[in-house]
Amino acid sequence: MNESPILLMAPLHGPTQEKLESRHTVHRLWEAPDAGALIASLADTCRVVVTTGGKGIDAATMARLPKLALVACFGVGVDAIDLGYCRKHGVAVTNTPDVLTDEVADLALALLLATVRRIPYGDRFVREGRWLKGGMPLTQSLRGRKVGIVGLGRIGAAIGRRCEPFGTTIGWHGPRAKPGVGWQYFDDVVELARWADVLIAACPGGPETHRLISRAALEALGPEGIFVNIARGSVVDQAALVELLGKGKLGSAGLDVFDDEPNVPQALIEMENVVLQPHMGSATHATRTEMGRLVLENVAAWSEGKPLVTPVA
Ligand code: 8YV
Repeated sequence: MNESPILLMAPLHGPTQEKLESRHTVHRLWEAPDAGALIASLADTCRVVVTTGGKGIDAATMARLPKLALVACFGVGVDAIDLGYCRKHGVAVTNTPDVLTDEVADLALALLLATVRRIPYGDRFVREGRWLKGGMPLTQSLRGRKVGIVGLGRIGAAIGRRCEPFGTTIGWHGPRAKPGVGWQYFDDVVELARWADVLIAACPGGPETHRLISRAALEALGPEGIFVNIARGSVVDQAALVELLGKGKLGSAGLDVFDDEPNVPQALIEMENVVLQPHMGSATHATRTEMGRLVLENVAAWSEGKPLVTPVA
């Protein structure tokens, strides 16, 4: 049996954190008066760190925990973890795939429909009494549109399946074509954006996708174009996004993720053609419970010397 105090990098889903703390000695980094001193105090004993999709662990911090053996991420995106350090130093990494795929894809479609049909605007239109003075302007439609998906992993593919029943045509971009995928592949994200009416970011975060959706891609999407991001803020040029939306060179956007969460540019907050969500993709009771189950099972498997449940390749 492997015993280890656990360094928790950020608050987890409540019930998951309660279970973790009932089974292990857990140190909450964000509550430490001196984070550096806490990490130094764990140097000889801490072999397990728990992270979230948004709060990972960098190489410098892991280097201060030389006994580290496992980083268990509460989330599917591991871009906030220095995987190169983990590979080099034999630190195992686990995440929480599959259990959140449908939830995140559902939110992507909800965000797309809310953006295309201007649902938050309509809600305000009624609440502010504007309907008493006349009807709301007509909106665009999702029906029959061309939807470009950037990143056809589990979540991207689930989004595509959700969009097809709306009579849409699906195209996609990724590092390489995939056999057996019936949707049109574009090896250039700008060309996909030029083709598409809607562009949905569903790719992982990290160096390979940093600003993948560039100013050029957003300009190619065009003044009627709709951009949806349920991936990471880092995958899009956020400054260009704000500028093009503000100048009417991009039609509208539905955003669940941002560069510097929870800080959102005031310009986006003030825009009527933007729908904003506070990184809610997987944030339901049911899905966060399942994510927590995987974290607890991975930590237990490590403690018992058994194979990890969801290791990151
Ligand atoms: C959560 C996520 O943000 O799975 C991910 O990568 O971004 C989300 O599920 C996060 O990990 C939980 O705080």
